[in-house]
Amino acid sequence: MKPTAPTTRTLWRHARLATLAGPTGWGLVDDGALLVDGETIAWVGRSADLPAGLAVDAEHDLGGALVTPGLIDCHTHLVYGGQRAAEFEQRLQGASYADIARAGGGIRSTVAATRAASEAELFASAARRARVLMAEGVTTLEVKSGYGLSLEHEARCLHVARRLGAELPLTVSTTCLAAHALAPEFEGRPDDYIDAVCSWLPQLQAQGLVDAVDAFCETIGFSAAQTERVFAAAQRCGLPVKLHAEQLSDQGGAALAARYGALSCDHLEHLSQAGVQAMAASGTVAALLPGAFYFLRETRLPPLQALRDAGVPLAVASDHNPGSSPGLSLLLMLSMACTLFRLTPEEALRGVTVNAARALGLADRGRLAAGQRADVAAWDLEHPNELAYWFGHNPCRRVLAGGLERTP
Ligand code: DI6
Ligand code: FE
Repeated sequence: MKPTAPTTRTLWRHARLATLAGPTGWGLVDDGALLVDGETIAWVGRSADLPAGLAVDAEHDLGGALVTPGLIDCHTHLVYGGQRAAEFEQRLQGASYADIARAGGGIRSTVAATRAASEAELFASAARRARVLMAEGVTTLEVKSGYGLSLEHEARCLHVARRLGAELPLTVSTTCLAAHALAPEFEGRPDDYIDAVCSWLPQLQAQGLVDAVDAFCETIGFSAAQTERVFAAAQRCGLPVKLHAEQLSDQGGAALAARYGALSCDHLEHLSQAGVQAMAASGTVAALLPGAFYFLRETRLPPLQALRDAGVPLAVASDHNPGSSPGLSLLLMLSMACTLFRLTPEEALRGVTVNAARALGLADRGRLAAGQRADVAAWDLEHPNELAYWFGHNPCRRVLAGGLERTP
């Protein structure tokens, strides 16, 4: 089991802080300092303003490094067996993602490989992937189920996700995505499958395995009416919801999710103006997934300006999964969010810190401010706009997760 932070006070000085503490702007503090007390940030500011006579147990010089909140990947499907490189080749020959799914490949093939894997294999492969994300400063990770599609196998995948959070120096938030695809046992009976999913939720929750509930609302997934039944079951359990919405077509999923107070709606390339307004009214975060957009060679962009104009918070995530986004670099997603979706570098960084935290319902992280969890990344960079600028290289130098320094 991982250690927890001792109740010591540690001072980190000579940092260029990008606090993201205000509603806009980088919140830059030159020659800044951070006081960490146990797992929590106790003080942030200019070194020159440090309270006099401060008693600390240890002091570290960051040598002028850029310091940001630890990164948060708020949408991943990290736990699965096998891989789908052959399907990638099929798509390069002209088959579409939806064609392959309809022909019984796609998510279904990963379900077969996931069910065939042992728990030890699932844990080892997911931990390997988590460590790649962590090397770039990720300190909080959401992990969805959705490749088990039976009570037993969904529970196993969620349990593996919980173990990642217990055994690695990061926080894992778990999401039950049993309504990801139709389980093979329910062929031709999607409504019966949704009934089953609704009956599993309280059982999975009772085992402490679920922080949120998600569904794939799509022509090749589940209808809005089926999605709503899953949301109603989540609501009866008191669990927050989120949704894979409007990725390949407009199903009205975002507006439905907003009615259930969804934490986030994710993908959104086909989001309508009505969907934008509904998300704005419910305070739902738009989680943008440029890795899937890139890998599926999509051309229709999410309605970025409409989302901005409506004041919808923007998050950015890897959507790591073996079918539509096999990437394991959140920094590359920042680059893609700017280059492909035209986010500003500041929006992109907010998308993997403060707004990603909000997409997970976590108010205690994503900014450098007193009282926040001491999840912090130090970078070999001068300015935070470089995080979205460089790609294919990792400038992460040091990471604190809950106040404890770990190897990035
Ligand atoms: N949308 C996605 O991008 C992933 N799931 C989903 O509903 C893809 C999952 C896969 O292809 O395995
Ligand atoms: Fe996804």
